Amino acid sequence: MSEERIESILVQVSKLSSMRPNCDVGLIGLAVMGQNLVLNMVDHGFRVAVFNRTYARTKSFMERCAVEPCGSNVSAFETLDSFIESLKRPRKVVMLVQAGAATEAIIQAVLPLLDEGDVLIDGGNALWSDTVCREKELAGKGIHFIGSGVSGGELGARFGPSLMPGGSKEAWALLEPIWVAIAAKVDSDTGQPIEGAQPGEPVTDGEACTTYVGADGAGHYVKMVHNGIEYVDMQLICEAFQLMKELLQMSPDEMSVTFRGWNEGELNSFLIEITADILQQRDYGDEDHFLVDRILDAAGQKGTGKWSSQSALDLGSPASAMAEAVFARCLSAQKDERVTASKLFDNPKLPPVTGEQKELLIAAVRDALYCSKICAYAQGFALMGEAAKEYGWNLNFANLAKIFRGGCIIRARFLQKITEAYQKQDDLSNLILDPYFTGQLKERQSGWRKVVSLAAEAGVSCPAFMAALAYFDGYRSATLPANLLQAQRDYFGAHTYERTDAPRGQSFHTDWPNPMRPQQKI
Ligand code: 2AM
Repeated sequence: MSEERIESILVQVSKLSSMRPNCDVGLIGLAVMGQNLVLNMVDHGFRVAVFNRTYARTKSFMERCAVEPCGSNVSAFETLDSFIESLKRPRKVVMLVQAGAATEAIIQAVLPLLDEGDVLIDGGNALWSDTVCREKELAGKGIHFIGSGVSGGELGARFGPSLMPGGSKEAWALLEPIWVAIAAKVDSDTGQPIEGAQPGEPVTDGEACTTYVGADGAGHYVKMVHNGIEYVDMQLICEAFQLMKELLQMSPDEMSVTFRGWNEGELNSFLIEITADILQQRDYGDEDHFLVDRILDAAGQKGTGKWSSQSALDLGSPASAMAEAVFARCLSAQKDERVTASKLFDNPKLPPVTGEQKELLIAAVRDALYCSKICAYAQGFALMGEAAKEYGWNLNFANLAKIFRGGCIIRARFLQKITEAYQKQDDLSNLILDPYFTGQLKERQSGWRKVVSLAAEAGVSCPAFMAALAYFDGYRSATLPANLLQAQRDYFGAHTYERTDAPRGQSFHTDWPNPMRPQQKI
């Protein structure tokens, strides 16, 4: 063979080898969450291909990669074809784009380029029922589809999120090494998050905050309920803040010290910690004022809290505190109307609180917060239980509580207690029935009741505290007035009723306008 010919073959081989797929995973969607997840994967030794609809964003990400350690393990592509071609088989493609139309557009564009056995992962906040449909449709084409909750915000995505994947077990086996590597890690005994030796250093030991959640839409469903719980957690903290402000006239930095103290105990959590930070923040350039006092009290809501509450209504699972948290945001958004109404009604006048009473009241607010939180989680986990029954998912609640212990927004010491409750009894029907939580509610309920009644007397709105207490009192009542309700329904609509002295399932009807007529057994 001539030297020229050999040279030409070598050039061809080198071209071919440079085209050989060498990326472990691909990611589409380079907004902040996507960028951070890529860098997290790279930190853990994966070679990542990236693609974004608008190439300018890809280019600016590559500039960021140039200054990040391991950034050279990222390969950027301008076309979807070359991006897909760069992936080792079976290909794993993670999408981090907006839920809805954007996700659908990407799926339709990627689908013709994938081969049987490849895995497409939706890491956005898709509506779980869309995920169920997509998983079914793609499975029919031989493509694995995983809907995975990704929680923890931007920092979580960068240094360790909580990941809630749902889909086929076969697909999970392919994704698991990546998801386990990049997830947040917690100490397996204490449940406390493990930080890197240096800020941002990848953590490799400890228990990963990810687990196979269940089939098709189970991962996105659990992420949705996680967000619903997050709504209540935040609202409860806001109500504690409002009560301390209105009833005790506490300043933001005094409250910051109080929250910081609570963070040392059973209420220890990411949300309490950031609340303490927020409350001590002065307005930039105006050190005499707190920033929180200058933030408009009108909140938005993006969908997952609403979806959780809708699902609770669909399944007949009383997640009342969650729904109140969503409504509280809606009411806050009606700022102008509230201002108008505030001029029509005076606040009830209460006698001023003495120094000794103040300490007791702060402790009562803490107890109200803890008891309400127990009820909110009881409602959230019961909702997931109903969904599991209805949609045929085999959810493991101890494992779910475990993966909420680190990485995500609701991470809290409290989740270790929930983990232990479900480890002791995996078919526990309600957290309130677990001996630890029963004990806590018994011990703290008087403070909770005092706070709720004082709020009612003083006219301070605290819907989630009140909804949680109403739920607790309803749940622990052997008798409720639904006997009268059933009679009313039977009176005007012949809906029938069951009797306390007859076997369950037997129906009776009374001809109410003619009470002398015997009741009929239906
Ligand atoms: P962009 O940079 O081209 O806007 C979050 O908004 C991410 O979703 C971004 O990476 C954004 O890409 C992407 N995105 C939004 N709508 C999209 C669509 N219809 N198709 C593809 N990507 C989309």
